[in-house]
Amino acid sequence: MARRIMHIDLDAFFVSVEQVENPELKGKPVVVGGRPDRRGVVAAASYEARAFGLHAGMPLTTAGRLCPQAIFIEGSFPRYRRASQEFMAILADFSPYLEPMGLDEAYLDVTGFESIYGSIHLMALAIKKRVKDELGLCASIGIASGKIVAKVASDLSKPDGLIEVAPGNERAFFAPLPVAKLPGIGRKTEHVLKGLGINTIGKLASVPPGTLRGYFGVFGEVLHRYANGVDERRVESFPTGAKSISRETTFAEDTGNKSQLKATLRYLSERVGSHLRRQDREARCVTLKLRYADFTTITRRQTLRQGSSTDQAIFAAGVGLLEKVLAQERRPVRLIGIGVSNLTELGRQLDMLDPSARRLEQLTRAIDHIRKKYGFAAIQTGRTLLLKDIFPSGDNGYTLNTPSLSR
Ligand code: TTP
Ligand code: MG
Repeated sequence: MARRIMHIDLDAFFVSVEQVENPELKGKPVVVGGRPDRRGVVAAASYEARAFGLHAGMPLTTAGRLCPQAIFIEGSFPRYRRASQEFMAILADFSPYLEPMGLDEAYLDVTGFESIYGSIHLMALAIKKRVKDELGLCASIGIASGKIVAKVASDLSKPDGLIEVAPGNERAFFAPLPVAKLPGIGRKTEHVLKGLGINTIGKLASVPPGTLRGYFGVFGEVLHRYANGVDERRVESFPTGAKSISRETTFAEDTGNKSQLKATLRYLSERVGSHLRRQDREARCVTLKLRYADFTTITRRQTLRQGSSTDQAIFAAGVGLLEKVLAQERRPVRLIGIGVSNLTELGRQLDMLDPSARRLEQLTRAIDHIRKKYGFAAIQTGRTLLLKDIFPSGDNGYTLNTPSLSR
């Protein structure tokens, strides 16, 4: 039986929340992100503002120039987080197979649910109605046999839309669309494809996978499957995620060498960060653990000013704690570890409001992507290179002395 996957995404999310709070803003060009004379970018633009060419990521100064009559709002993240939680709670009422993708979007596996609602189409209408009635927000929904087609369908249906792609029609639905509509195709890939005369997803679907592999490596094969509407990825729900994530290792020989301690800490931070991001979560608390030769163990903890999932933020907190300990005590260390706790599911998009944090996030994602394809060792940060001489290295990263930690 073909799966039925829904992709649900709220329209102009941050702006719409502001409009619920202040109905005078309805029907007007509204921008959330800050004043137009400030550094920074548009986080969200109302559809009225988009008519003037405004869009997320555009510098606020440009937005102010293109649409001086727009209403510029700073925004309030706690409100968006609350709205997001209420939105996800509504979705969870409809199916337990819920995978939140960010604050305002989620996948829902609704295979077999037609018997309850009459049809999947009626089920989608019921979801839209509840979101509208209870939150005052518009949800656009795409329905298909897999995630990729469902996502493009919801995107295409906006605003206040609903598109259902019947099983077997995925290819035909994709065929006329420009390649840039396919998630995963950024500006560079689009440029290469255009150079090859491939402008539509339909054209892309007809290129032999071997040819795409030649141009894009492993990603080429993914492109081929996606362009053909084939996407087997499951809807992954994490109802009972762990409360903390940590990695630690024991040195073959006790060490007081600061560079070695920091390099190991950096590596462990990357492993923790990568695990955290796989779960689409972020952490508010970082803990450093040290064990000395005589087995006395200490832990030091720091709360982050803002939740984060980047290796840099985890390492920065960990190394700060390490420096403090080392300033007081220089005993040889037997074991070092780092952990994160106080985990939350959502909120990553908060960082998007700050361009430098967003760039870091994008870089981290790119590194995760490459490591997923080519192994953890495919990319090494400057600091961990030092570990080459200490730990044996494999495709999947350094082999630490505690086997279960080398995952
Ligand atoms: P999106 O769903 O990408 O955008 P949107 O909801 O504003 O508009 P639509 O879905 O109708 O196209 O992102 C959801 C929220 O995430 C958005 O309202 C604000 C925030 N966000 C940022 O802060 N920075 C960004 O660059 C993007 C794309 C979104
Ligand atoms: Mg949205």
